[in-house]
Amino acid sequence: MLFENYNPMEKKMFQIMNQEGEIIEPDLMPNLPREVLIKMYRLMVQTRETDKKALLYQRQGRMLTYAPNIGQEAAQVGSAFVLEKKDWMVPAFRELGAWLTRGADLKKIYLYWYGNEFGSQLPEDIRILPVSIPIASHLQHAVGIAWAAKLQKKDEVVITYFGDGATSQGDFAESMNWAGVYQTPTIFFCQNNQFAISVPRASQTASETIAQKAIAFGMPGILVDGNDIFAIYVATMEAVKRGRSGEGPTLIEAYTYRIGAHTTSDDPTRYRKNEEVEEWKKKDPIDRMRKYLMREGMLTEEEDKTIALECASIAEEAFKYVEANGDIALEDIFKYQYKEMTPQLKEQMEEYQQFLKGRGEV
Ligand SMILES: Cc1ncc(C[n+]2csc(CCOP(=O)(O)OP(=O)(O)O)c2C)c(N)n1
Repeated sequence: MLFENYNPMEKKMFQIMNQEGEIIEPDLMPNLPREVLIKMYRLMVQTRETDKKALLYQRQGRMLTYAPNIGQEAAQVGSAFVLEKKDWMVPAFRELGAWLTRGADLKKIYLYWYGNEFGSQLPEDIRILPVSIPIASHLQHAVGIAWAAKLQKKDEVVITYFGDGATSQGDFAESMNWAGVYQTPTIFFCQNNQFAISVPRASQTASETIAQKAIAFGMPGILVDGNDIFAIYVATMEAVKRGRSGEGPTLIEAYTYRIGAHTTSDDPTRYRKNEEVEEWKKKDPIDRMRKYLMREGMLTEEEDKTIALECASIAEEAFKYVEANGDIALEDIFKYQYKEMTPQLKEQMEEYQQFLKGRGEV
């Protein structure tokens, strides 16, 4: 019913909670007990605090390039929260909240951004694929896994995360097409954060919404307020139900905003106005849920402060561990590209060793 009521061609956005944290669609509000709501809230705060620390560490030269998540916490936590342990998550690279929600170890996540590939190696029972940097390429993996699950009659669904920019890639069209034809249990979760690096969404596609792209591939698409954790939760739940009951794939467009830079190597002031960022800050997904919880008497100022402090200290501890244990031998980059090193790689490694000698590091 939800997907029929929110036809993407009408550009109507699905929302349950407004900017003030008020419930505007009480009939659609999920019936979740306080402890579950607090768990969701805590995951969003953990994402925010982890992100803040990562930016700080990167600026101090202690972490490599980092892709911030600020502003996208509700989209990530609300969607990943719906999945069960047996389901799969196929991420791009800006899904910290979803990672944490699915139980990935924060130490591993920091390790990855620290430049250590072992950060990608999660325990077998945490069904998350590694970070995928080549835009949209992972959508094919998501469809493949979902198709395999369908053929093997396993009750598993696959959620894949990507940005608005990814929908301009051929891989997006191919994956959506395959999923539509074979009715795979795939949830295509687009975080429309309005930018692909410096390219605004409007220059990226002539399609008025991302959600409407679903129509061409024969699946429902829905435009959801990405900063409203309840709307995200409900839309994803409906998509998961469709997947589990053999009704096939769904496209969700989570309409949100990338408050931070694309990565720590980017300067967004060169391509967007500060006023726009300030407007979006007023729609902050964490503030919105906090207002709701406080109004409902489920969270006090004191408890809120404690949560933030606890989350910040968890992030700090995880990073301390990574700094103490996460260093790799840079030579490994040359040594393990192929089974045997090629002459070119040998030459490059020698040059690198000379460079280290020059700096007095060997
Ligand atoms: C195939 C490919 N082309 C270009 C790039 C360089 N690149 C890295 S991130 C990015 C923008 C991605 O935008 P979007 O899909 O909207 O995701 P967001 O970064 O906003 O989360 C680009 C073009 C890449 N990683 N892969």
